[in-house]
Amino acid sequence: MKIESITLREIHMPLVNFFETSFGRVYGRRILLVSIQADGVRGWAECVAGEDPFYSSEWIESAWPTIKHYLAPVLLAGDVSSGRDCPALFAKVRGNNMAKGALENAVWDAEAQLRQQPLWKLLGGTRRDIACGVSIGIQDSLEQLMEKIATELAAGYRRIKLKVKPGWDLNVVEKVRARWPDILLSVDANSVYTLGHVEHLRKFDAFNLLMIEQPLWNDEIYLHARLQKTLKTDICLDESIRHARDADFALESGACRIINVKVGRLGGFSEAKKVHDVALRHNVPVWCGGMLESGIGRSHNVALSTLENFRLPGDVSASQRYWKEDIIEPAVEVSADGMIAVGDAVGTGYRVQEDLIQKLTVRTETLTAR
Ligand code: OSB
Ligand code: MG
Repeated sequence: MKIESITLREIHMPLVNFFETSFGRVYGRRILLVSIQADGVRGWAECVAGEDPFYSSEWIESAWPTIKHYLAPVLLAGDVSSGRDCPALFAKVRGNNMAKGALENAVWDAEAQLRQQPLWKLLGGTRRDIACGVSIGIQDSLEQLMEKIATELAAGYRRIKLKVKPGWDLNVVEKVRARWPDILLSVDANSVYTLGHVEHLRKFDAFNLLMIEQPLWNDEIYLHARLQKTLKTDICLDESIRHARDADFALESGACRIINVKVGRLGGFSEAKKVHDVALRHNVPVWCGGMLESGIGRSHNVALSTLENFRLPGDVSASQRYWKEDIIEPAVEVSADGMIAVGDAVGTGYRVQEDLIQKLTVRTETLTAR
């Protein structure tokens, strides 16, 4: 395909509910969207870099110039035929996976349209129904949390994940387990604990959790292997897995028994597929993580989740949990039994509402071939 132009946009979207993790609370999102114009189609993608460099060192203000000065020029200069070509083209740039992922996924999105195929089939997916869970942030009170969980279970969600931090962890999980003894329940620490917490972390074993996600440092794998040896509960790594070699090392060293696959963190669909394949080879299940995405990133997460080894419910949930009005049409909807159905429509199967995006845009820049 001949890429004629690449447009970066920042949109602002208030969240329906605030979202709090061990690194803070957000009330809304500043989202970087990328679109590419190629051979008469427009491919869209979302850069999942956050408002702050807290989840990862990347953030919206690093992703924008990285795309503008280093990644977009490569695509505008060359002839790219597939999203698969992008990792090699971007290899000279170290890290910056979220920036790379946005551009690569826009190419996949365009490619699916040009081939007149559903994106999920182009990615190699086989599932027609995606199992959904929810990630519930830290709340102001336990009562508020219990109410939220009850609402999500009533809506059909198949797994509840609680954000935890010291002071909002064992005490909370104990109450939740007492009220719902049989639900699939997990916790996500976002790297807040240290090896000084090993005895504390061992106490999670009492609650029959599906997993404990990213308990230790974001850049650490080996020490998770040490921790996993002392825990009955399966560790799931999120932040620590930057690419397929990390996944291989983590699984060989016993650092985790489950992997959270986030396409942005891994730098695009190509590497996400590789991590999926590595886990499959180790007979370890993966699930699709979320980053409070708008419909564009969400629809890409849905497509990725159709790959066979996405065996556990993901954090891919309905648009309405986040947005009053999503920027895709229809919004992502979840059935009463906690599933998202994928169809045979070309591309993502969701229409991008460009007029709405225009209204939400606070900054835009279009790059063209020179
Ligand atoms: O660690 O999975 C995470 C949101 C922002 C940053 C990191 C994480 C999350 C979530 C939310 O858990 C998942 C979602 O509902 O999109
Ligand atoms: Mg996580």
